[in-house]
Amino acid sequence: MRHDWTRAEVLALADRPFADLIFEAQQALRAHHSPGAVQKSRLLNIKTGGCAENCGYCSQSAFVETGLKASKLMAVEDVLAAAAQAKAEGAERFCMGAAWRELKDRDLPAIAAMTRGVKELGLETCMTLGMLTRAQAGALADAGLDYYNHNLDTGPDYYPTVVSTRTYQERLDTLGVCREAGVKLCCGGILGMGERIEDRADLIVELAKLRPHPESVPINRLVPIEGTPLGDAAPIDGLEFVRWIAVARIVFPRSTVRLAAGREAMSEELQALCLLAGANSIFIGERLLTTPNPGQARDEKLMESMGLAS
Ligand code: SAM
Ligand code: DTB
Ligand code: SF4
Repeated sequence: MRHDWTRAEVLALADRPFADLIFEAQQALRAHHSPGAVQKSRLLNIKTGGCAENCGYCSQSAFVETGLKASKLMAVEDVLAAAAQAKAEGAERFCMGAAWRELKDRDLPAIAAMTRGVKELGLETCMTLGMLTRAQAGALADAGLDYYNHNLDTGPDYYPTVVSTRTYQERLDTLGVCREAGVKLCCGGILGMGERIEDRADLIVELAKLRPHPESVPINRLVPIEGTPLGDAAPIDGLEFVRWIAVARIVFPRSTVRLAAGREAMSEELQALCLLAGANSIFIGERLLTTPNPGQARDEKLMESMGLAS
């Protein structure tokens, strides 16, 4: 496992002839994972909208009007009912997201109860709640939290263009307290936000510096949301996106690389290429947090066409 990738090395990798890149990514996948298995996670937005951060891609920021109705934190029993349903539909991990800048201690008992309850259902648990203190990360670990999702999103140079209410270092600090508490990391980024290829390479370099590498690396293709600063961003070219999935697979050979947001706008063929390029996880279900996702029938067809276990 390498932690010292340079921008130039990552750019050279991304620029290799397409077939060479995919071949190397397949080798990395097959060296560490079963090539016929796709890990399935299910998302639930447990607290919608009104977020104090200004992430330029997000429908849930209080800085923008996107027509989304804000709501309070869901009741524990409702979250557990959704988790049970997700399990029945084949989810292995249940990921709960809250539109918060940071977790408040007053919400910790409910969050801990959700974590414990989901774990008792026999699912892996994941939370994404914004920034955490060391003590909060410890409390979540005690409740049985397996993963914390906290993305670096892009390279450090482009980051302040996308969000100005927090710094890259604050993101790294939360990742650090999660690691110290023994919670595994789900950490990746978004492509198609108007970033340069150098910024994509820098994201990979920063993720690779984490020791060990994040256990899960979600690669999101921007879902443009009307009313947000990035609502009109030009979509990233499909094959260019596939290249970056392959780069993530090669740089993070042991990690689960998730083809995360953006599948709804992709053809079945483009999704198949992403899986060929080494992605070995998806979000299942008809919704991500606030936007649509392909859902069971389309995913079963895709898995069947590819001869993957579903
Ligand atoms: N508030 C928490 C945070 O920002 O860490 C958790 C929720 S936040 C919505 C989780 C991640 O979803 C973001 O870091 C971003 O990578 C991804 N995301 C949000 N909106 C997106 C969009 N429109 N398209 C693609 N990915 C998006
Ligand atoms: C991640 O990297 N992608 C997920 C999850 N982590 C929390 C979120 C995708 C959100 C897509 C836009 C939406 O549905 O609001
Ligand atoms: Fe808030 Fe997370 Fe959306 Fe940023 S991405 S505005 S932190 S919910």
